[in-house]
Amino acid sequence: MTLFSSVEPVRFEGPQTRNELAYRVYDKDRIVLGKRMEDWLRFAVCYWHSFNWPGMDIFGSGTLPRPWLGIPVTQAMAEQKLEAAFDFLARLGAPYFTFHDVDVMATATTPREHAANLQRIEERIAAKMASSGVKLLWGTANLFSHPRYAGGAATSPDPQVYAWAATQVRGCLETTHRLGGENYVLWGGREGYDSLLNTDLRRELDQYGRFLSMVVEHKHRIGFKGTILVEPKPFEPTKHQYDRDVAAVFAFLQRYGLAQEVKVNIEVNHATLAGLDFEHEVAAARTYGIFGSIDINRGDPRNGWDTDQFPNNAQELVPTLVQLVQDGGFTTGGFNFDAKLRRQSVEPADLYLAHIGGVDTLARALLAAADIVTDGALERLRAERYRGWDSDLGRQISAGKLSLASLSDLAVEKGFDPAPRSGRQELAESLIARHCKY
Ligand code: XLS
Ligand code: NI
Ligand code: NI
Repeated sequence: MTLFSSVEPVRFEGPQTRNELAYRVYDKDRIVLGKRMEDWLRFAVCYWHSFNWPGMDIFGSGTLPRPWLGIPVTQAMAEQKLEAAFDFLARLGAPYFTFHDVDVMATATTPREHAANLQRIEERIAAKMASSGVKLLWGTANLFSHPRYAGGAATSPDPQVYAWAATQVRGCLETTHRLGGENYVLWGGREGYDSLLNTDLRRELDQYGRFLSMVVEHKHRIGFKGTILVEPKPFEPTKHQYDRDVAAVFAFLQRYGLAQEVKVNIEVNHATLAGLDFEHEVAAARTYGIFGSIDINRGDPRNGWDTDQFPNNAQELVPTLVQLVQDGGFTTGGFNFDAKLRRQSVEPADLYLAHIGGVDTLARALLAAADIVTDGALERLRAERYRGWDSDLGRQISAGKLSLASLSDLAVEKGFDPAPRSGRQELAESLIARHCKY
């Protein structure tokens, strides 16, 4: 018996059910365009918000019953948490989970103790994974909560802090590898600055570049076959984060020769905070060849911070799901619910309701996206818009056969007078809306 045992295993019961603790749309074995729903979504429950966050905010302390939390966390508490977490994962029917090193282990004060405590809980996690069949989408090291990281981890002005970060990442990467993790994530919450006045930007970027290179070197050394992912975010907690968005991460990866080795984990709310559309970030990553995985939470349109809310608007997600369906789905990535409950959601059932709502939202968006791709009208509209590039002129320009001078000579000679054409944006938007019927 754990905190989460009061809820029966969550099943698909269809849209008509009166049972709130059931899936209405997510039917894991339903085949959508040749692939099981579960394999399209590859959803994960995150350890930190779900089991490790007591519901505190900057104005108040924890509200949620999480009896295994305390300072310090002992091995017994870590094990009690693990028990509850895997009980929840199994009852929800989650195929994956994600974690930070410090979410799962007993508190450690020295690098040696850190390695030992992580190792100790790793064995327990491995046993739980084996008996439940739940898999690891990704692991990550928390390089932002401890006071030592106040000035950054890989971008710290102190090389001993940098070495501590190396200890944590090495340990967590190796644990992730042994647990069969499919990706390893680095979110640089403190890799940035609060003021440029005390910051050597070039030095910090070089430190960070070297750090990421070491991670990649180690990945190959130990034979980890998963994907290394960087998670962009523009700010919070730091005023400026170096990995501010997909474009900034790509420039960074190119500068340090890592663009073939590292991809991105895109979080919906981080895109919003960067002033970008979520679907833009996904499109940019696909264009640069660095799309990896997704943290599927949302922000609040009136709040300028990372509110980490569960998704509940399928239509908003459809433009992204269309891209995913066009690609045939994730490779090693998945949808990680990096989302947390509200402080008043104190009942164990609330955590189920939050995830069920989120999973059904994704399933709705997936079904709509599959219909849109099958229907083909959106793709035709887009192709039609670029039709001119199939002409002789378009082909010659694309093939690099014309110079600026010869092209301008041609325009003058032929007297080009292109007529304005509709971009059909309203039609495209209606197409999305009309397919959202699940
Ligand atoms: C914080 C990030 C964090 C990462 C994992 O905003 O989203 O939760 O996903 O370190
Ligand atoms: Ni995240
Ligand atoms: Ni976030």
